[in-house]
Amino acid sequence: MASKRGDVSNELYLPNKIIQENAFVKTMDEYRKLYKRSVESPEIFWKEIADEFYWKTEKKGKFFSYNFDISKGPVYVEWMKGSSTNTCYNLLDRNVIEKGFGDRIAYYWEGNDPDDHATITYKELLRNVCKFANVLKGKGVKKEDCVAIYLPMIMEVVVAMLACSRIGAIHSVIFGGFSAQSLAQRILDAKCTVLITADGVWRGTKLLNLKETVDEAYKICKENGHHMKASIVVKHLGPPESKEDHLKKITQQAKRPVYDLKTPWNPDIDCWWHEEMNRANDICEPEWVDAENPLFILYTSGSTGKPKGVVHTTGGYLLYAATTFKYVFDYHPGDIYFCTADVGWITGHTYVVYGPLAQGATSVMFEGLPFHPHPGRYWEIIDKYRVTKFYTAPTAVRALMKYGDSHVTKYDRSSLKILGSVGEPINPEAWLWYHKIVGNEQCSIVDTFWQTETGGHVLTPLPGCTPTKPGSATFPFFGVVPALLNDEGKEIQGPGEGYLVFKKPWPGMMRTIYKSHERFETTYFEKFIGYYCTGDGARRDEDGYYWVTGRVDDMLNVSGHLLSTAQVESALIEHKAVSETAVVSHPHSVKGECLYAFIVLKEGYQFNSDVEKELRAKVRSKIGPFASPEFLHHTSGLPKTRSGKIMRRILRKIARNDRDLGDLSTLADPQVVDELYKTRPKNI
Ligand code: 6R9
Repeated sequence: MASKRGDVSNELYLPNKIIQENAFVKTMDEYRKLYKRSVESPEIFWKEIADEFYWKTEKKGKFFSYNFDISKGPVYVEWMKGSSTNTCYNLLDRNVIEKGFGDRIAYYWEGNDPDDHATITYKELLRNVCKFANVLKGKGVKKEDCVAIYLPMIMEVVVAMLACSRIGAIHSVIFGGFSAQSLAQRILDAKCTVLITADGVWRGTKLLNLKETVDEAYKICKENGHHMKASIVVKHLGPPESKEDHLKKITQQAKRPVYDLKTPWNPDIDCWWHEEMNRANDICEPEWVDAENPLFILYTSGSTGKPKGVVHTTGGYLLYAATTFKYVFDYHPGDIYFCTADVGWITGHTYVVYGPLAQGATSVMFEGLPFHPHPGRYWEIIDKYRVTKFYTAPTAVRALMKYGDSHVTKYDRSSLKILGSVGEPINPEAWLWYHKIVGNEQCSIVDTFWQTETGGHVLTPLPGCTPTKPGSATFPFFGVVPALLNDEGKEIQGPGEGYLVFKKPWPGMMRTIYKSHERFETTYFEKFIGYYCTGDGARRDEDGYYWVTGRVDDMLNVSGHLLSTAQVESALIEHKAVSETAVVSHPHSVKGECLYAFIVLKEGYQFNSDVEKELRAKVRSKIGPFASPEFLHHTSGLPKTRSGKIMRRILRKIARNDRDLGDLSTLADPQVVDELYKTRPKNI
């Protein structure tokens, strides 16, 4: 394989020998063999994995069927239709009863406040889930009803999700930071009548009154003719009032200070979680459901502004979550796994809840923020629990880099073996810092590309065998067949850049958009007939490595050169003064489009004409003179979603001084937008 000297992003990083020796897949030959089998004989490959799980009834015959070609009829994907199982049973009962893992810790829970922590074992989790499943039944929830969950990162969120699965209900988790408007929009779309929330939560030093937001959302629902039947409220901020202190049982050692939060209360529909749990029976038979029954809906933003309710089903999602978790994090008993994602995001669903529990893993669940009470919090947690596998987002890596290495190196990270990245392309500079400073050059980095829609990793290295290149998500996971298409929809062979699509279904992919199958077909299957279209662009290099370059709408054509914004960003961020950057296109009368770059500097640096010159020179030397940004916009921050994604749609408008911003409900900090309009560069 080629390794060009001097070009950091094409250098190969071989897996650490110790990780390799113990890994499930130790060589690229083994990977290729398994991959070939998964693609050529998917029934055999996935049936073997299905056999590790419990099926109440198994239908003989067709293991999966699909149609990706919209011209031939409706698009559909089915795995093991006709067989029945229960996800919660497979995650809990199977581990407790069949495998004897009852006393194993399922989660170490670490609160926002470092003094607030707790543990829960598989047995305790099962008991709580059964009780809460009975609470839900008592509220009238039935199979296939959709239940809204609006909770922070506390163990009750896992209990609530699995209780839904136990009784065959569909959960819709809505990120705890979403506004009342966004919450209402999602409740209305799925017609949820029962919601689970908490009184409030601390995010760093900020107190969020969740119940107040819920009540505001209910008002909006009511105006739209929708009436809620019940809200079940976790008393998270103060200790439960009852003597039979249920919460304490599942949050042993929890030291939560009492806050005098005025929790608005409507006695007609509101009830306390702990009071309901105290009365609930702890026996609840699982509801056996078809493998193709929906397990959950998760909303993801759509280009039109209206969020899409992505639907995942029972059987295929279970297999895919379990298998990707096992191979990509090379999970072995004894590992302590820490994924920093919020459960309100797909990463939280697949890699905080479903994947780890399916493998009987022990995870750290973290309520707080990486900077609270100090910027070494993640590394402190890794040290405290002897974390072996860690999974976070590039935005966090870049933000933490800014504070300097000492916040990392003062903690012991010698337990770490695998460092994962997800959410956006990771620029080589951040990748290298993650590898060198956080991982002490001892860890495998897994840059995992996937989407809410894909259910689990689709392009990713395997930590024991894949030689990695900083910034590349490398190769497809088992069962996944990627292709790159040009504008005419023709497959590009060999090295090249184009639209990233998939040619075949894998078990964990989405099945539809909730109550909008047509939108599902037009969004993902209409642009290129016969393919699932990711909406991302990618490059395949001469060694066959995939480099996801960002959303296709982030591609731009400057004087006939096809460029990805990520490419330019990656050059800019190499400048020592830059902490974060985002590049968008701006219309140009001669070049068609030109580049407009937003620049956030590290603390202690000044933005001046020298820095401007150096930044342009960086891009010129890394990519070529044509890629040099026309405009450099210095700002103190970028508009981001609550899951940390830069909202490029907004940046494009700011670049054009267009004030019509559309839906801003997913924006984390609206103030940034005002600042950006005020600080536009003078030379436009
Ligand atoms: C899991 C998740 C999906 C979009 C996706 C792509 C970007 C995610 C990435 C990545 C490059 C990676 N993305 N992981 N881009 N490299 N490793 O993030 O789901 O919130 O639906 O976002 O995120 O643009 O299309 P979701």
